[in-house]
Amino acid sequence: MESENGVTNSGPNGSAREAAGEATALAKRVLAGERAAISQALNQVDDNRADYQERRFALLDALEAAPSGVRIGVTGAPGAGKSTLLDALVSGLRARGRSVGVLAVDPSSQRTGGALLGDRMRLSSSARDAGVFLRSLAARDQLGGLSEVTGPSLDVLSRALDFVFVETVGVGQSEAGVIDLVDSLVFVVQPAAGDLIQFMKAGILEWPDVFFVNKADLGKVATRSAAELRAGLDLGHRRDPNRLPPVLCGSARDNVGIDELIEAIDEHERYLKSTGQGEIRRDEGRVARIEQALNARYGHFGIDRLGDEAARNAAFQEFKGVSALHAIAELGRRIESRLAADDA
Ligand SMILES: Nc1nc2c(ncn2[C@@H]2O[C@H](COP(=O)(O)OP(=O)(O)OP(=O)(O)O)[C@@H](O)[C@H]2O)c(=O)[nH]1
Ligand SMILES: [Mg+2]
Repeated sequence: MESENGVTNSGPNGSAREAAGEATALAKRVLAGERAAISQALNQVDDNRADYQERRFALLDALEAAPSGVRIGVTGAPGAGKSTLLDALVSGLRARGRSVGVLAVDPSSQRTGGALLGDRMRLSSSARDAGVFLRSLAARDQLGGLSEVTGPSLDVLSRALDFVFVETVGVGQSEAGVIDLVDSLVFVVQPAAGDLIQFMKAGILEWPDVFFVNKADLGKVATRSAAELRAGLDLGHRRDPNRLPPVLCGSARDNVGIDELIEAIDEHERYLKSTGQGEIRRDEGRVARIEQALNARYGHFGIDRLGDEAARNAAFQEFKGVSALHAIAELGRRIESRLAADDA
């Protein structure tokens, strides 16, 4: 089958071998950072039709072993300044010669066929830069929950670019989904009095690796929020009990504190590498992604068909080297056949 841009696509009846060949070729172009290839790959991983699953898995599997850029979640309350901050971060990273991808998860946008391009993100100067790739995804729900395609989209973008950001509205529980997908989490704080208690209630303090109190141009309220936050952080309530996250203060609008933020992100990346935490996080995140997807589809009852905890972990390890999405499909088939056997 020939598409309009002259690229052959294995159609609904394309063989697995054909799919693998095309996937390898496309993956190579993605790894080279070719824009058209990145777009095509993002479309393919977002293609849910049953007939195209082989193609989707083959592509993600081909990318799985390739080195990945840094993945960063940017979360914070609505209006905290996440998009404005990303705009500034992208400019700052481009000035340092790094390529950047941004995935914006927008709870308010309805899916209209193709992806909506960075609607509320300004990124005006960056949008036409070849070293910047933007994509926005509709959220799964009004609360900004991540849709199933967020993980695979990040898997593609992080193989093509040095840095990939995912912007999500975060008000506590929604951090949980993004945490499994990224290396570092940046929390953008809207300065206001008494925020700390809100954060503690929402369980936000344990996740972020870097806090950025935004809108420092508003004056004292920002510096006070930062001080309050610093005082409230303690190692006892942290995902990583060995490291207190820095609390930075700046203004995304006025481009203040952006260099410091980039340095803090780099510093955390170095920390993850030197301690081996980065690899542990990626492995844990991958297992959590697989478990969560299987749980959503088959429930605890279904997952139990994979055996006890040790057996389940062994099953997840079996598919190491295969993309998470593919592993989910394979394990799903195993669960279904065991459920069917139970019924018989
Ligand atoms: N004063 C001031 N305003 C800012 C700053 N950064 C962002 N804003 C303003 O805050 C408002 C929200 O900014 P966005 O960047 O859209 O915030 P967001 O967190 O992406 O918002 P959602 O995506 O809707 O959750 C806009 O009016 C920005 O101009 C800042 O550093 N100082
Ligand atoms: Mg935004």
